[in-house]
Amino acid sequence: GTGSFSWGEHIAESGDRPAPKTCFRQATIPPENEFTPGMKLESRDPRNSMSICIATVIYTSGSRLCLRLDGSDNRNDFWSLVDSEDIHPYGWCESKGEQLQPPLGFAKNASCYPVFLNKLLQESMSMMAPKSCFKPAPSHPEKNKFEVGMKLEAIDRKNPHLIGPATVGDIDGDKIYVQFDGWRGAFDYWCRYDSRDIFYVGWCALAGHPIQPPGTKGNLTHNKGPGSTKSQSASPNLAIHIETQSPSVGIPSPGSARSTGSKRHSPAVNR
Ligand code: MLY
Repeated sequence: GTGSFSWGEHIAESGDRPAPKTCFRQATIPPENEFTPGMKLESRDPRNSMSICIATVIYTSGSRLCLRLDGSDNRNDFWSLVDSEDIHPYGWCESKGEQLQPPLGFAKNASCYPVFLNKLLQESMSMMAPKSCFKPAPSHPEKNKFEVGMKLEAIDRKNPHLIGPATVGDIDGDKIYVQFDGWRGAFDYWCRYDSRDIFYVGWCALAGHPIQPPGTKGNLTHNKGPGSTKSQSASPNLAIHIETQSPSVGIPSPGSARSTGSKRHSPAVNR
């Protein structure tokens, strides 16, 4: 989207209030992103969480990184925060007495991996991201403090390069139901209250990450529960104004040629 999106107006219109920062497992100030494309690191394989693999930074946006596991193709790129517990500087795996693993979908036979890894390491020591790029992970809130009707910013899991405005639609123990505003349920999901995929209102603006405007389908908010009556609505002077940004930091817009290969990056892009 290229329009401008103002959280202030959006919240005043819907009568909901932003979830307090203390609800989230996110740093109060988004961590600085000191990675640059081409840098390499160790990452957990999101499709095979027991494995730590070598990964390359493909894009950076705000406090986020788009990563590709070395030896894998461009169809399984994934996003991480610079303060994620799933990424580490080169050498971490060995320091834990573990071995680097081939990514799920390693292009060649697994028996080729030791040779592949040796060559990779010989060629790319100068590309290893310095330790200082990796930021300490934020602490967990002690419990689920979300309430139905609270506003947040959430990663669209079907289009994980996108973050959009959303509302807590339901609560179930340690889980919250994330409902994207204006999309009639097409992108909604359950997640734990301490998921790294959800952010406080204003996070994108602080982090320098684009935020999508709400969809235009149906009501901007839906499933208004008991915790979201007009009487507790946010102040209309809420001083947050967010311009949706153009993809200036190498983040592709939906539909742009984000992979040069023949297959699309994401198997299920929902339009
Ligand atoms: N391809 C989709 C992307 C929609 C994204 C919605 N998210 C942010 C909830 C479209 O433009 O229709």
